[in-house]
Amino acid sequence: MDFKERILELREILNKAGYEYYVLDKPTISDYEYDKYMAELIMLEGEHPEMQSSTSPTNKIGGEVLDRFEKVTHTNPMMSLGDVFSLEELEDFLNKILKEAPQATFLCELKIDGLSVSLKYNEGKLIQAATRGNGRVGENITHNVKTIKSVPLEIPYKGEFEARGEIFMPKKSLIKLNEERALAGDELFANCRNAAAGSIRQLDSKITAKRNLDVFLYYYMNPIDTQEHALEELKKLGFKINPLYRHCNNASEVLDYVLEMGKLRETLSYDIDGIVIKVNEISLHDQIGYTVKVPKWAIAYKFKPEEVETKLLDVTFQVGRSGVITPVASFEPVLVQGSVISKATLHNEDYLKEKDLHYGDTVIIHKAGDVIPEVVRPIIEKRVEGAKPIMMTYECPCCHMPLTRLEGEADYFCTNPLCSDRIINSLIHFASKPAYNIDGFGDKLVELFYHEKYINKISDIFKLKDYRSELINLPKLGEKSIDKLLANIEASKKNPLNDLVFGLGIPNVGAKMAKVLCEAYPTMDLLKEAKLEDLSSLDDIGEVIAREVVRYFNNPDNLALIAELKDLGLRMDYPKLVITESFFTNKKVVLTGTLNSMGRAEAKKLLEGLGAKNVDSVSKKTDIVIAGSEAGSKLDKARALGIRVMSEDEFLELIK
Ligand code: 0OW
Repeated sequence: MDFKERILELREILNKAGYEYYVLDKPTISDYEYDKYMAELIMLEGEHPEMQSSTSPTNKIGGEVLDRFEKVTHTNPMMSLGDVFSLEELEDFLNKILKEAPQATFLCELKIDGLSVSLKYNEGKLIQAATRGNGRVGENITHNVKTIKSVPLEIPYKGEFEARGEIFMPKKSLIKLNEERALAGDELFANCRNAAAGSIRQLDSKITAKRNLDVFLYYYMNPIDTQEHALEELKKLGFKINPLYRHCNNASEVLDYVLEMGKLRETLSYDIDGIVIKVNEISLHDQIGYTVKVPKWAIAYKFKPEEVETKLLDVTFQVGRSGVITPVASFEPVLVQGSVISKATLHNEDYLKEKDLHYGDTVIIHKAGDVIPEVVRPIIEKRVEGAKPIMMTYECPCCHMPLTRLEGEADYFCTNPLCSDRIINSLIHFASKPAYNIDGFGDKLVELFYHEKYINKISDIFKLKDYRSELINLPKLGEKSIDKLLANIEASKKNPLNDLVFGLGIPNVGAKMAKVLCEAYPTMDLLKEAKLEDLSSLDDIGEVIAREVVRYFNNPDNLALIAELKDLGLRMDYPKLVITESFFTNKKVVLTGTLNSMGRAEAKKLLEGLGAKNVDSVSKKTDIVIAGSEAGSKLDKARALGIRVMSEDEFLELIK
């Protein structure tokens, strides 16, 4: 057999094996054989580049690296879905449909918690894959989608064809990925959806290829009579469809399905966040119609966050940099909606009392809003005899001084300025990325230098260079890492005043407020003399923050610290923005979605320089919404309020 025949034969074997393994989940050859054939094909194709083909299974290993994502405009908009959160609302939806179209029946599908994708084929070959984007314009992710094992690179369909579905990351793949990222010190993905989105938006498809993404198709874009037949046709064409769909003839069958799937949810190997109910008869879709952004013939019934049982191990009390004491529950690690969690905040004494936790309890955990770990409640029936209730502490767990609770406030505070947890956390905050951003000066190193008595207050950080000869002898450090840290500390002195103000940790003054203060008082000398009434009259700065600022600068220790920092050469001014008169001057602008040409922070800075007022949320007062790709609810709201929406290209045109 010549190499041409062998290449074609191997492609045949591997495409078939891939389909059986990844689409039907019924492998007919072993992984070992699959890998052997793949290796042979890669070698043969490497030797005969003229045999390259976009439908060869060797595309699955990735390799294409883009420098940016190309935009694609969808032939038909990729719509979103309306949501309901209770069975009553769902019943209302169904009854409304049946009132309008009594002959309607329903097709129910699991709502896969991933990201939408459109797959376009021509003459049977995959020619384009795109994200939903803002519904009209998405991103070309063909190079990455080709690496998804269950996506057929070739289908038995002549002419043009489009299918749509949901790309997702299986739960097990998320756990494995987060373990790898934890080892590498990278930030973890909060859930399967974020992990899938982060993995598909890679410019280097080799990275995507390693992320074990998968896909379920649910939308057959070519003419067809029912959604049920659409799924069957997709399956016949070789697409992976979710088998747990069901044709329901009336509302009560739909409700039965919803309840049944709710029970199945945590046993599934992928995350679902609800059920999608569609009118099965496609001919009724136009009759029932659409709103601006969603079809009226479909709805998403959203599940409550998945609840999981686990063993409560302990409740510890953390001391924040402001001295606030936070009870934190730790429990045996559990997998909840795709991520492993082992801790949850218990906020304050009232919350702790209300939960009525006892040592040794079995507790129910969920992720509030699908993201924030929360202890729902203890399971009283499983409480051990004589278990002791978990009470709030009234002395600081660190320095054991009695705690203070302000009248009518929920929080307890350690007010001891010498409390080492408070000092450590305030130093960690100062050096942290959002504040003074001293690269490489993380929590562990701050704690080490504190316990070794090299730093006790912020100004000591800038004197560390005087102890270089000792620091390089500390365990696990050394000349290279210490010199790099000292250089980063020196370099940080050029940071603008707002980073310093936020780093100082003035109560209630966050990064945003620090900037507002510095815009009004662009030097430290001006800021520390600011009067209460002037501060309170600033936009966004209320009475509370104004008081905290005045109180901070009335404290002689703080003034001494600032004087010391000034002598140490830290920058004490804020670069006054030169406002260029422009189309944006005095306009309230909201940025939403992802810009291709620059980051969000850069765009905000640029708009500020053009006299715009950057605002975070869309309201009637908003003048312009600049919508990048994947713009979500803010764009929808802008449209609903009739606010001017600007694309990235229009924005770039105007600022030229
Ligand atoms: N996530 C899903 C899913 C589904 C919608 C699409 C437009 C009209 C009906 O599993 N099984 N079926 C649909 O049908 N949509 C789904 O997800 C949507 C897509 C966009 C927002 C939701 O994620």
